[in-house]
Amino acid sequence: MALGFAGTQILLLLAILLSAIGVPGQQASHPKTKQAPPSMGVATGAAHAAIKDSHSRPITAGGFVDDAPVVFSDITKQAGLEKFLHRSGSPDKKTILETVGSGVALLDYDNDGWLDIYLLNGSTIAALKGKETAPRAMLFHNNHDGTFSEVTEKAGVAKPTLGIWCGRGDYDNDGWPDIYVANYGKNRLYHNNHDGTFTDVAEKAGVALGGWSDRTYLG
Ligand SMILES: [Ca+2]
Ligand SMILES: [Ca+2]
Repeated sequence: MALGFAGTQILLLLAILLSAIGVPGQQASHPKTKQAPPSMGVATGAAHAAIKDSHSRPITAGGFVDDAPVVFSDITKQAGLEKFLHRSGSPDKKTILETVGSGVALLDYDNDGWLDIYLLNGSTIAALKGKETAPRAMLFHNNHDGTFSEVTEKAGVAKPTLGIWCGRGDYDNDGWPDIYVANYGKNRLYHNNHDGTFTDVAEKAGVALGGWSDRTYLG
């Protein structure tokens, strides 16, 4: 088929247009380049060396806490609590009474906003038979500076017992926490006198019981 000059120009123009826009189905197939996901964090600089405590245990890693150990330090003596020695029978445990006890009550007995500590004690068979001095409970007043002072005698909460359990609560709803102690023997209900002292009112309240008590809840 013969084309005139005008027809040749039209074909040339079509060829140029097709080359410019490309022909469907003939585009080169290029694999898409895998792109990294957008970052969700903010770089804060190079990693930091782990910080270690006085025992060379790592506290931090890379500047952040990472599997750091939970470290407790024994500050019993520093806090003034070393006077209390818990007794629970003899080491060979010949009776079941020597395998139980005792308890602790955390209470703000003087309402100064700082928790104080009442530590119940067990006993020994010899003490129960009157052959040796019975271990006693102790009440420690919080000095607001990480230390405690023993106030057991002043507070009147040291009656000898074989303590099994103790609880704190305001049984008479006067705003001052009281202490109930479950014992092998008569129980104690220490009423808070609002002046740093307590009075055992278990007999009067009818909760002295006797025998073997367990699991006191006072709230
Ligand atoms: Ca207190
Ligand atoms: Ca009370």
